[in-house]
Amino acid sequence: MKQVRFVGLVALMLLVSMAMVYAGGGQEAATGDDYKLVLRLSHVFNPAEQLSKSMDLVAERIYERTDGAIEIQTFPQAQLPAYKEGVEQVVRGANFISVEDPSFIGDYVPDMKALYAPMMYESFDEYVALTKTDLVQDMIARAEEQGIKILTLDYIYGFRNIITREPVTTPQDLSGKQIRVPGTDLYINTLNYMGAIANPLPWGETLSAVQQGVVDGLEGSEFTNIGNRVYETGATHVGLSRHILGTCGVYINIDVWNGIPENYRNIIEEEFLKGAVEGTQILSDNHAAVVAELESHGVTFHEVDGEAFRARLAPMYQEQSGMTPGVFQAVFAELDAMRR
Ligand code: X3X
Repeated sequence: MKQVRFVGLVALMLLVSMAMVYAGGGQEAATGDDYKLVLRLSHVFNPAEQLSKSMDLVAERIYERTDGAIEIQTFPQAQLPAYKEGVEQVVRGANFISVEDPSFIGDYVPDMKALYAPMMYESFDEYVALTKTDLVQDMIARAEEQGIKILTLDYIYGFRNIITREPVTTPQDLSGKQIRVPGTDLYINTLNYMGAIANPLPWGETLSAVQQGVVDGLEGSEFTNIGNRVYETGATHVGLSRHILGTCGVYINIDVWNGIPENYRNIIEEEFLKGAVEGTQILSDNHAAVVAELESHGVTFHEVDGEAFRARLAPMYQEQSGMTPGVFQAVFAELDAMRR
């Protein structure tokens, strides 16, 4: 009888330990040498875009350097929850990495919208230098209080310009035109102030909306244009507004992050930072060639009346609800200091 009771106790203990190991949805093994974590990384970019390629390369390098302990599965083109919903997955504590622009973190740290405001940057380098300042590092710390670990903010996909069927060079040219934007207030307000009628759509619906005339155009970088063959929609005029610098951060839940052994955390952070530096350099090196390739597809580029657009955008630099008074002035002061 005792023998039966002992076997039953061992079986029960085995079941309990298995339940604990798989508490993370079957994606975590116990800590120690047999530690294994599967993270799903979601973004909206086309596999042909550099940001997509960078994510795949970083995931591969992390897998190799951790001997398979950290497996990051990448899902491009919003195959998994993306945009606001992707960040919500992070906040809810999923084994999930969201790669979105900082305006999507603005819901949790309103000051982040000041990082992504229109007509702020003259170069990629300025933005990257700004993310290293105490001002932005404090925003990053506040994101952690909201449950979001920001691994980096330094992924860049280019200055966003106006892409339309007809040339746009002034705010008047945008009057009455429906322009597709991503679905955050920051984009919507920016294009409305620039003179357009902002029409928020997920990227996956954008090209068909342009082709069918549901919208008159969109705004995006040359890398977005070439990576998605936007020019095939008939929107072959690019107004060089450079109104927003398209950047992305890499976000993971703070508790999921802290649950990863430190040696693996160091590798993950190193590789995402390295991937951002490499990816941005590739964009800088390739921009001229991408412009030439777009021109070979019939795209024409137009200088715009930057001052007229800048004047329209003045209300964008008023703190919105939840933002720290003076945060825009603090950002401008950092940028002015860089330009001296
Ligand atoms: O949140 C990341 C970006 O801001 C999304 O921008 P969107 O929706 O204009 O997509 C950019 C394209 O390059 C996607 O292929």
